[in-house]
Order: sequence, then structure tokens, then C-alpha cells
Amino acid sequence: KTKTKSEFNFHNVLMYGLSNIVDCYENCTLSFVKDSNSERLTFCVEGNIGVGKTTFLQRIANETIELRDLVEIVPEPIAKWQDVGPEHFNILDAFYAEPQRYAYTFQNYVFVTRVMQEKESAGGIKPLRLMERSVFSDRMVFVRAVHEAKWMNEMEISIYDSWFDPVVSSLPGLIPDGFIYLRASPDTCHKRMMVRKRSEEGGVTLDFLQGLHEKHDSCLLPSKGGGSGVLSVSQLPVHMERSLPVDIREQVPALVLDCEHDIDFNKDIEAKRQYARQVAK
Ligand code: D5M
Repeated sequence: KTKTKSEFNFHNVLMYGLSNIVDCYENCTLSFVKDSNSERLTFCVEGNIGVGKTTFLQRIANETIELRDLVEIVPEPIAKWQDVGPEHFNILDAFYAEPQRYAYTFQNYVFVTRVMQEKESAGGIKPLRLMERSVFSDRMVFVRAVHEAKWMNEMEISIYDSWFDPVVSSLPGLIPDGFIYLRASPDTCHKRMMVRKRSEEGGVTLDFLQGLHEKHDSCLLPSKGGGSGVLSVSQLPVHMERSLPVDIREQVPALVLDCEHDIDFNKDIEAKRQYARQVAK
């Protein structure tokens, strides 16, 4: 269908993109993980540090009432990482200050806070739940990156793997219906990260972002063989494969959005068009 100018508002564009995921979803057999009575869909918004996930989600949250009634936004529990216990420990800061000492502890806490958050939002009634990141990007992007950087040793990765798969398999609510991958070059993410200036992230290098970018690509871009935009971890090492719940990569579709350029939807009708085009791909 050819859209008229006025139809290119953010709401339509987004809904169009999301409906693509829903279509993919309907073509998949997800019965082994999904409660068949559940009408609710969960999409996880993924992407590198600084790409604009929070802005993207805020944009949706501030959109039309119609969209707000439809979508529940679950932001990443970063505030919990910055303020742990009555002593107000900041484990995000501790991780960046002493990565070798705290990488495992931090990833462990990230996982636990995601599980708690999933449980807290599980009872919601809005038909669409958008969650910022997931335990899958924890495992396939961040844990892999800190392991490669030797900030997690063999014993720690082995311990992580020994609980990750069984715990995820016992919590089907953690498995989303789709991923939305916000993708931009590491350079652009680095620039945006510098603008945002989160105090803990002062030492995050372009190199580290490059590594995260490649890992996002390898698990969220459609596999080279064609496919319908499914999560593919075929290029991952064998120890990674072992730690993933059965078939997640085959079953969960991913929508990839090119976020290289800043888009001002209020001003730029052409930007909206371009956005719509990539969403429609
Ligand atoms: O911010 C999330 C921050 O937390 C960013 O500095 C990366 C860091 N980090 C390290 N490991 C993880 C995992 N496993 N998940 C999420 N974030 C992690 P953001 O702006 O959301 O990228």
C-alpha cells in the first residue's frame, strides 16, 4: 500500500515495523516456549551502548495515547546497577573501574535484575511489552565480550554457563517474541555515548564498542543464507551454542533498524520515509 504524507507519523511507521515482526512470529512454531493462551507479545530492543535505545523507547512512551495504551515499556534496570543495597554500591562503576575483579559479579547481577524485572512486568495487561535488552544479549554480546577481554576467566564462564541455560529454560517469560535491533556504527555509538556522558562509562573505548557491535551483528543480523531475519548464532563458538536454550536463534525473528543518522520525526518528512523504508524491508 502506498502511504500518503500524513500517514508517515512515528506511530504508523513503528506499527508497520512491529507488524512485520508479528508476521514473522506467526510463521514460526513457538508453541514449545509460549503459553498458547497468552495474547501478549514481548519484543526486546537491542543495540550497542549509546545507539539510542532509551531515546527510541522514550519516543514511543511519549507518542500518542493510542500507542501508550498499547505498549508497556520496560527499561533496562540500570538504576538498580548503580544503587545496590542500603550501602548504595554502584556495581556498574565497580565493573568499569576493575573489570577483571567485577565482570562476573556484574553479569550475575545484571541477569538477576532482568529476571526480577521480567517477573514484575509479567502481570501487565497491555498487549505489547517492549523490553530494553535481554538475557540473550547479556550472554551473546556482553558476557562474550568480557570473556574475550579476559575479564571473566574459564572458571567464571563455566559457572555462568552452568546456570544460564537451565534457569532460562525454566523461565519462558524471558524468551521474547521478537528482537528489535537498533544498529549504528561503533563510531556513531561512541560519539553519542560521549554526548550522553554517563559518569561510569568514561573508560569505554571505541575498540570495546567495535567488539560489541560485531557480536550484536553476529547474533541479530539475518543469517547469510537468506532466512527471514531470524536470530542467528551460527558464527558463534561451540561453547556459546551450548549455553543457549533450544532453538531460540531459529525461532525468534529480529527487525533490524538502521540508526546511523539522527532522525527528527517532527521536522523531517523525508527521514520518516527513509525510516519507513528500512522498517518495511
Ligand atoms: O548502558 C548499559 C551499560 O552497562 C553500558 O555501559 C554497558 C554496560 N553493560 C555491561 N554488561 C552489560 C549487560 N550484560 N547488559 C547491559 N549492559 C551491560 P546502555 O546505555 O543500555 O548500553
